[in-house]
Amino acid sequence: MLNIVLFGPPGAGKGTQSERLIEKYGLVHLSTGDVFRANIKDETELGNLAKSYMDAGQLVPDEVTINMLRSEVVKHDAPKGFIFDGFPRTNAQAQALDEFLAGLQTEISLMLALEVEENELKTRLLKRAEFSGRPDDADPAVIEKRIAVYNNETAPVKAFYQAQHKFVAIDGIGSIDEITQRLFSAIDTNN
Ligand code: B4P
Repeated sequence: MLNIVLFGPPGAGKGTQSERLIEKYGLVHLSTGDVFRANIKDETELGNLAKSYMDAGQLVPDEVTINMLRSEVVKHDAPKGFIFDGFPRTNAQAQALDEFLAGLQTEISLMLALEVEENELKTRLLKRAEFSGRPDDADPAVIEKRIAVYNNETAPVKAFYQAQHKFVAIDGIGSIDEITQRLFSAIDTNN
């Protein structure tokens, strides 16, 4: 199986690029942000819980997120692989993912980390706010919070995969097509 962690700060292009990767490699796309947003829309118990954290730019608690991710993975019968988009976001999530995948006789193949500087992230998110309807994109203070949470809690996850020699940094500045080509070549050379 080809299991990719697509990593990066908020607004780095994870969701955008995931669509290109699933098409080329026939992978299942699992975005924890998308699953939370679908639950918020359907007003489920999980959605109501997640909303308070997401609207404030904070992470949803690990236990809730890990359980949700596991239940999403097992919905798929004999997949070619997964793109984990927005997961793991903490070392505890990364550890739990490794253990869970080991139980399924598979593992993470590669972490691809999109690198984009802070001002560009803010510009992209505020632009997306014009049409996304996402409360977490519309407020500059929430965007600041999301970036701070990324720097403090999520960026350390890179070291987790570096230690396993699975980490590849990708320049996330440029056109969407250029970045897609960088991701394709990283996958094709490292897999
Ligand atoms: P996510 O849904 O993962 O949202 P995100 O970080 O903003 O990334 P997204 O994939 O949507 O944006 P993209 O970079 O593609 O998370 C939202 C919230 O959910 C989190 O804050 C947290 O509360 C919660 N959550 C999710 N996962 C969690 C977890 N594992 N643990 C705990 N909590 C969790 O795109 C951004 C914009 O940039 C788009 O408008 C796009 O068009 C544009 N763009 C993309 N590429 C571009 C390029 N090359 N040039 C110019 N613009 C570009």
